Amino acid sequence: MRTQVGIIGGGPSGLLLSQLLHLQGVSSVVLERRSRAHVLGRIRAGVLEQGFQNLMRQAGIARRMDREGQIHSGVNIAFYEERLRIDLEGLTGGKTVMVYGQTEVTHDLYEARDALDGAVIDEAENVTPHDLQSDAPYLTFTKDGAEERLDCDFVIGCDGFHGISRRCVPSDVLQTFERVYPFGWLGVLSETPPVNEELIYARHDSGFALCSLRGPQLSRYYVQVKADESPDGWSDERFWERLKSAIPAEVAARLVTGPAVEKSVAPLRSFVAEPLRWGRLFLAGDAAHIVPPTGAKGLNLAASDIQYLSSALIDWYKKGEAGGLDGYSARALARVWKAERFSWWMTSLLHRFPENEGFGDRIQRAEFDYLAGSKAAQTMLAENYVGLPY
Ligand code: RFL
Ligand code: PHB
Repeated sequence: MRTQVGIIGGGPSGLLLSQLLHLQGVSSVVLERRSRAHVLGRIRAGVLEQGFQNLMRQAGIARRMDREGQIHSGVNIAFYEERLRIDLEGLTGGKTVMVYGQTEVTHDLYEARDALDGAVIDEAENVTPHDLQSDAPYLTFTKDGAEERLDCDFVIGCDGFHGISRRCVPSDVLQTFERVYPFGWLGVLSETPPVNEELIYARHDSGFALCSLRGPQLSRYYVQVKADESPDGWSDERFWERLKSAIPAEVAARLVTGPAVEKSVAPLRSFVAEPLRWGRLFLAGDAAHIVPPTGAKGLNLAASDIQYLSSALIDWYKKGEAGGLDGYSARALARVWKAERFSWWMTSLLHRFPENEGFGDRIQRAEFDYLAGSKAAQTMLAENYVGLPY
């Protein structure tokens, strides 16, 4: 088999890249380790920046997103019993975010790839890149028990944090920067009306909580738990009690509870790998960097990587220009680090840090009071939350 661009990973990064390349006449094949049902069953992000939305429109996949996505012009921070609304639209000169689940984004991407006969090979096992430092790299993999080979010009690692592509870069080339937080998020999806029409990020005695949503009858809630905690120890009753203790009493009083239709724990981590290119291998999305979900930046960062990389590949194929590819790593990392900073800051403001009570709690209180009283601080939050420019 031969294609121009071999893409490892059929999450949002890989699918979006293959769609954008296809529309410009560049061929690609996506190799995904899991089944399609598994990929479509994952519940993750919910908040899309305008840059992400525009990329979906550019890729011709925005019809359902524009119909069903909800525009949010503000976001709320609750600190114990106090509540602060950040006027995203007013503070950023008209910018907003959209609430539309990653599950729906992935569904729309698969549908678009299918409609154009896009090559997405699922359940591709043992994907292994070869000759990445040559002009003729290739990938080997196993499909239905048979050994396959895919020859290509470039290999793009879109295979998430646990993928193999980043591990192909020699350790004397790749530098990694990491912070693992001493807690995770327990997320619950419930078929109940959301407690609030806008998101509420909350800090209370029991730690962090987030009230988010997917639709008028579908809510998404998170509470802070220990990093290694199993969701099995959390009955629905225990979850709702914890959530109520982590949000202001007036919000808890109108919370509608119900059975959880999904429950999972995600660890929190900040991670960046540098550089994002090694020979003919390029890294994008979670394969290259992880942010804690507090700033809603992970999927949105994947989109800016893909925007830079798709235009660089198109320039290479259409105009024979290598500048975009040569500059990709530095360009993408400049935006990545700003999102890392913001996500770390939101995480630090809103979680209970068990090892840092006392001084740390007072600093969080001071940070919240400063935010509540300073338009400059609120503008900082707003312009990062809606997304820094590409
Ligand atoms: P993905 O989605 O992890 O997809 C990678 C794909 O690669 C496959 N794969 C392999 N395929 C072939 N061979 C291998 N060896 C492979 N190894 C792995 C995997 O099966 C998978 O299909 O990475 P991608 O495409 O870069 O997308 C990144 C986003 O998924 C991620 O950043 C976001 O979900 C993060 N995130 C959020 N981002 C936001 O922008 N806004 C949010 O509100 C937000 N909330 C969240 C989040 C992530 C969460 N979790 C569970 C980590 C909330 C949560 C709880
Ligand atoms: C979500 O709705 O799943 C969500 C929203 C905002 C975040 C993280 C997750 O910061």
